Amino acid sequence: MDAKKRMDELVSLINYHAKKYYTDDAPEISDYDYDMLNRELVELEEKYPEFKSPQSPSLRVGGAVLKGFEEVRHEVPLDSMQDAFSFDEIGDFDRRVRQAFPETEYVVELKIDGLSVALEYIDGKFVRGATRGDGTVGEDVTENLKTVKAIPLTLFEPYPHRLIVRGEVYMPRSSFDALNKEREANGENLFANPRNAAAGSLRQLDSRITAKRNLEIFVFNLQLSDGLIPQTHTETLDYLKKLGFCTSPYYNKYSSVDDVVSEITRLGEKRNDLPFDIDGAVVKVNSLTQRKALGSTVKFPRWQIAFKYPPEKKETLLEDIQINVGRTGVLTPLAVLKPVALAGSVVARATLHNRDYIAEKDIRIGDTVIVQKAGDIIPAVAEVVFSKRPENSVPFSMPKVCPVCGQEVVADADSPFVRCINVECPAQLVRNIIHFVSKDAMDIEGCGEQQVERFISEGLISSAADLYKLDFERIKNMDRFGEKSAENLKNAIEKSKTNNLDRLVFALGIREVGSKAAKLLSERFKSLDALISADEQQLISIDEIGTVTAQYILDYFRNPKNLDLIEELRASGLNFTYTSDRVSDIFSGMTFVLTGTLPTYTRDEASAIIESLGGKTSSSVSKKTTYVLAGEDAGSKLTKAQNLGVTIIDEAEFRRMSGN
Ligand code: 0OX
Repeated sequence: MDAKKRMDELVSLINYHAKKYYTDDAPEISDYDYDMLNRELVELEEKYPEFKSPQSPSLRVGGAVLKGFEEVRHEVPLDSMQDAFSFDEIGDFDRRVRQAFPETEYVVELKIDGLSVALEYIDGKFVRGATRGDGTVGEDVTENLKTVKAIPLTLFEPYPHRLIVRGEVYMPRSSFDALNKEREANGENLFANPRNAAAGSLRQLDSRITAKRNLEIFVFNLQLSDGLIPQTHTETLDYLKKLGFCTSPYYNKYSSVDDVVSEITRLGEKRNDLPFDIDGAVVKVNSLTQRKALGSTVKFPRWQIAFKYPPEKKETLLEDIQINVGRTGVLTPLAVLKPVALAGSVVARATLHNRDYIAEKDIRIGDTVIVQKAGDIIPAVAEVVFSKRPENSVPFSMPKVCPVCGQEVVADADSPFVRCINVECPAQLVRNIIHFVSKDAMDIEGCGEQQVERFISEGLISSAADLYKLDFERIKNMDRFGEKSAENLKNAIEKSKTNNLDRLVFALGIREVGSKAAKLLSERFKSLDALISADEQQLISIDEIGTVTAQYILDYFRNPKNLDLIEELRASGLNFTYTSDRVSDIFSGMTFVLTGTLPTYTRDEASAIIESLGGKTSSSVSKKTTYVLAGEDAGSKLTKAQNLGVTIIDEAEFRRMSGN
């Protein structure tokens, strides 16, 4: 292929995967493969500068700033790192450093696969935290970072007047596994890897969600300090520890490049035993004076380099392609493999993404394939070993009918997915009922995945409405059930009948209607009957409901099967009306931003009062903000409010206004 054509192709591939990674938090290829695409592009651009596009992704380093958070300009930029994919490149790096400093010493540490943040402290108090963004401008995620328990809110003495440190926020593998399990049970999209889960959690506009996500941090750099300045990186890490930060658990000093390489190899072998993901090892010059003298190129500091470990790959046989049907009816192909040991676990299943992926790679049953687990992604079939393809193999095509219910499937117009739209399909039924009873929906305690599957397989239920007609005499006598648990379940089901309408609307499992949308719809329409008869205009008049969601809602209530279900629920006596927790409307149309620590109210308490009086809360100050409710140690939001001329109130004033 000619260079220009390949370069254009690389640009669009990189842009596509960058969006999947940074914006959608749903990567389709491993970080390693992504790096390889970038590297290939950079090499071609160096060779053929005349073909370099002014919009080339190589001109941009890092993630984009999303809407919804305030921008933060980093006082000291958060540098990016030079990558090495071979030990030869580590050797080249060492030679360059030794030209200036023949006697240099290196520190080798883990490269944690999370996202970099800057944390700012004034007089020992945490005042602001921001994501790296593009290294110069990031997002203000202070409120979310405050929920990360490993981030000290106050430092240990003696601390400088002003301090900015840099660290990596990450999600331990165990928390990631638990989170995805919970998301699967709720029928929500799964995070592809801990890094994306951490990024998704830190970008929540509601910090209460972040707080539930179990994020951790390792701090590894002093960005700015007007106090003590250590002489070396290891002294910096010791100093950071004394101030109260968690620092990287493995780091050592080495004076020869051979020892550096052995340490990188050793860490690579440890990789699967660590409780968190790493995507490499970082080699840093230890002396800060030498670092300063070495300086930076236009792209990155000359004193450090990151060695990226290649993903582990293994050859195995693709025995079958199984089709799973999700709650939304999407058919997903799954590779059934001859089990192989890979990256610390035995892999017998791997994702095949969708029909386009299979077609592009021409993956066929009976092929010998390369499976890859980058440590950062769910195992995937990376490629086919064509030389080992059996003669009689045939291209794979997605089934025309749902493998579970046999009804014809339909292809999505705007995505490479095929969907079963039969509402009575048993595959969707199990997941729909699990969703119906889940905590944020009808919250029926004692009725989880296991119970739902059992009730269905034993013929006790065939819809969510059947839960309200359960034969408890039979349940009492079922294996692993007893009088007590049957009684508890009966009470929990009874209690769920009185749930507020928003829970029921969410429980119905309408596509794109999460609990927040369910609440807005319930608040607006007040009864399920009014919602059922709402037209598109009425639906999209709600700020957060767009035309796509509105269409899903209309489709849902147009389906006679869904209307039958609703009638059955009505007959069982479920509550179909919305009772507002609103006490009055005195804050109606007002938006409050909370900042700092209030003398008596917690943030949650103040927000609840605002909402109960018809107001809204937001995490960022803008011209639309009505009041900034400021407490002690209010940070940048206060300054912004002053600059924009937004009225600032304290708790006493807030109490007067709210009548508390
Ligand atoms: C990590 C990590 C990231 C400091 C200046 C340039 C690179 N992900 O674990 N970054 C750095 O260092 C920065 N060190 C690390 N260990």
